[in-house]
Amino acid sequence: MSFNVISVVGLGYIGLPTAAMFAAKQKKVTGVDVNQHVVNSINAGKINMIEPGLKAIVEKAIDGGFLKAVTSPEPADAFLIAVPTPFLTVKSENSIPDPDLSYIESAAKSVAEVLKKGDLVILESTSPVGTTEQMSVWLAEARTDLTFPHTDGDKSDVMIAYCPERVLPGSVVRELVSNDRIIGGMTEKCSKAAIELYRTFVEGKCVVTNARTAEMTKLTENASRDVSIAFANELSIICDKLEIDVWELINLANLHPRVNILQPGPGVGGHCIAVDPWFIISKNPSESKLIHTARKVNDFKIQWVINKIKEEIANFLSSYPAKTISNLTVACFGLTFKPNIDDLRESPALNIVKELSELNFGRLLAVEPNVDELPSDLKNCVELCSANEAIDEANICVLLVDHDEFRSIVKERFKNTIIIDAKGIWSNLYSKNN
Ligand code: SAJ
Repeated sequence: MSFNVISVVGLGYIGLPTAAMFAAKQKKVTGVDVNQHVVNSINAGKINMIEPGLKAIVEKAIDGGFLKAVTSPEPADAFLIAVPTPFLTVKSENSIPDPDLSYIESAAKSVAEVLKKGDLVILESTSPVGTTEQMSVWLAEARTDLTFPHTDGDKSDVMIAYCPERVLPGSVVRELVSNDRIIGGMTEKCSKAAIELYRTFVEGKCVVTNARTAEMTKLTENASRDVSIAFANELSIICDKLEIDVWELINLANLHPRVNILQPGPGVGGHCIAVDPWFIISKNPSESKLIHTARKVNDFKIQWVINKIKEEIANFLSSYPAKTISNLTVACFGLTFKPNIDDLRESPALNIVKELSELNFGRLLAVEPNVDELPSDLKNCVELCSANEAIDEANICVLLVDHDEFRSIVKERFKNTIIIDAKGIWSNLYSKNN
């Protein structure tokens, strides 16, 4: 088997770096994205995300003629599908969101048009158990002239595997190469082909299983992290009530050789950990009690932080009668879903700032060193400014994301300012009047 021409469908946070890695190994790579703007900017060597090392690799791949972006698939030897799998809007507050597989379905149908005998199709998108088999069915329905593994096993014309991405935003280039990969071929032959493909640039182990176990492995990894973070978030709420510094507590407990508690924060964001556990829960609602509770704890933490901020504001106003909401300046530090990235998707910090913007403060400032402009719905009510300006102007400073830039701010800068610190880097308590 040799894969000289590779097509990557979906040029987002996973697809683009993956396409670039194959191209860096001098494979001919066609990246496919339905968004013409994304396609144009990649072809111009530009990337629309902050990911260390990626820009240079993409530029080189485009200049060398190894990578090109297009809006619909062209024939290739291997196709990797890395499109989003969000969930469908919930009908009521207590209903469980179902996964939205429409992006995978339309990607599979577009790939089907150019498939030929001997091709390999890999699904990388995080997916509920059974999606890879479903994709095989969609491909077979579109191409009755070819055979597929769900009916013809190892004798099929087209090979299919599920190989989840597992890279950490902010470390994608490094982790794509060094992480171990789960290879969930629908048959043994499919797994062998997938290993050969990934060996182009993967230096980690390629561990073989079946497609369903590979799907569940990916969901398990993220659900496990969600449950661990929920434990830390629950502790932070308990400790606040007991007037115990939760960060000190966790540091102490983690000195035990078999305890490793994660860090509390303003909630869990991003497009993975806050989403993927629902793919387990929606298919197994009665059996997923712990996973479901963890999701609820982490979602509740956002509201808890908002309530805490409101409480501190009320306390501040009662101690300074000359002050009112309308002449109060509040500054929020961090908008992204986690530190040192520019990604605002499912960001707890962003949701908190949105809710605060409805309180009609005199001024609401936001400090976010990783974005150049605010989302459109915040532009009229929030001012983006530097950390120094925010500290000089604000009566109340709310730390929401522990960006490196914020860690270096010394506490002495906050003279007469209320600090509300949801990440424990400025103050040991959630709220402290310096
Ligand atoms: N968070 C905490 N406390 C912690 C760690 C994280 O509150 O101790 C919060 C972060 O601030 C953020 C959210 O959790 O809001 C998720 O951040 P993360 O760094 O845990 O994970 P992601 O979403 O950036 O990436 C995860 C990774 N999965 C695991 O670590 C199991 C990554 O390896 C996956 O590839 C990625 O999901 C994905 O694409 O599925």
